[in-house]
Amino acid sequence: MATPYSVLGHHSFIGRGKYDEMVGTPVPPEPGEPGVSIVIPAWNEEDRLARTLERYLPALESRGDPFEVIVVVDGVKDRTAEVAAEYAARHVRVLRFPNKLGKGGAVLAGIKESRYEYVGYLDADGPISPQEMYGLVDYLRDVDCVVASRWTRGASGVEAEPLFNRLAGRGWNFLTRSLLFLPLRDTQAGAKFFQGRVVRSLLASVTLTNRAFDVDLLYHVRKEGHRVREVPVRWTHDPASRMPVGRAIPVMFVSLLGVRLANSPMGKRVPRRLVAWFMSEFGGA
Ligand SMILES: Nc1nc2c(ncn2[C@@H]2O[C@H](COP(=O)(O)OP(=O)(O)O)[C@@H](O)[C@H]2O)c(=O)[nH]1
Ligand SMILES: [Mg+2]
Repeated sequence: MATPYSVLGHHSFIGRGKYDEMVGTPVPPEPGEPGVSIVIPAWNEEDRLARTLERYLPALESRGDPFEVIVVVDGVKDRTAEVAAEYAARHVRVLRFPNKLGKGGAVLAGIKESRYEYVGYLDADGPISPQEMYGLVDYLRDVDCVVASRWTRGASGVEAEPLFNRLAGRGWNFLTRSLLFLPLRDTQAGAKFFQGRVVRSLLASVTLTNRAFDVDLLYHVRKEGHRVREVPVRWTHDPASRMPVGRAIPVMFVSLLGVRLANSPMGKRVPRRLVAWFMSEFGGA
């Protein structure tokens, strides 16, 4: 069996997982201090991560606002953690988990450790520029959650996504709208920013840990009445993407049904162990 995975549980794996914070990483700031925490989930990213840090760090440093980059590495197979730790003197913290957490699990673990007023997550291939990122962060003066969108008017793509991905993405969007009533055009772009206190307060409600976790998180952001803003971005699709879109479809679908069920009145009546079993069999990380 893969990661402990309980879709109906009020506790997720968060807080249970053990990790080491790599030696030499900077002292974390005080909770709520003005600044930005950027969480990067990184699974076998020894090549792409260094490129992204090289591009982002100079931009973050020259902006002059306080920041921390939290790289969350799990199921270690390569040198991702060591690569990230080379940047420890430049406000990069590295959390390394021995077990596989899934993208969502890694992001949630990073958010839990984040300290600054604003917190977000970003894919390791750095699909938007640092300037675009600060463009998103600036919206946090008015709202609680900012969602990067490849499908909102004004968005553009540097490298077009394959047609199949785009079709699957539209199908997914239809389902997130009709099952979870999320009024968003793009829930899956790997760049989102939040008021730190808001997102940290929602961590315990989010139970999905795979690549569909975004909808679980966004569902709770909306359910608690927080303000969400979708913002078009200039997005670079990495042709080397390892997201197996076709193979992921059943898993994503099961995950979405899991979120729907967990948050419906019926969810209380279905034996939790049954759903937990179902998700671990069919909803893998
Ligand atoms: N820590 C961690 N990160 C993951 C996992 N799965 C995906 N990611 C990260 O999530 C981001 C998006 O990855 P993904 O959509 O799978 O593939 P991509 O299109 O190749 O970037 C990248 O930063 C990945 O490294 C995981 O199980 N653990
Ligand atoms: Mg990607």
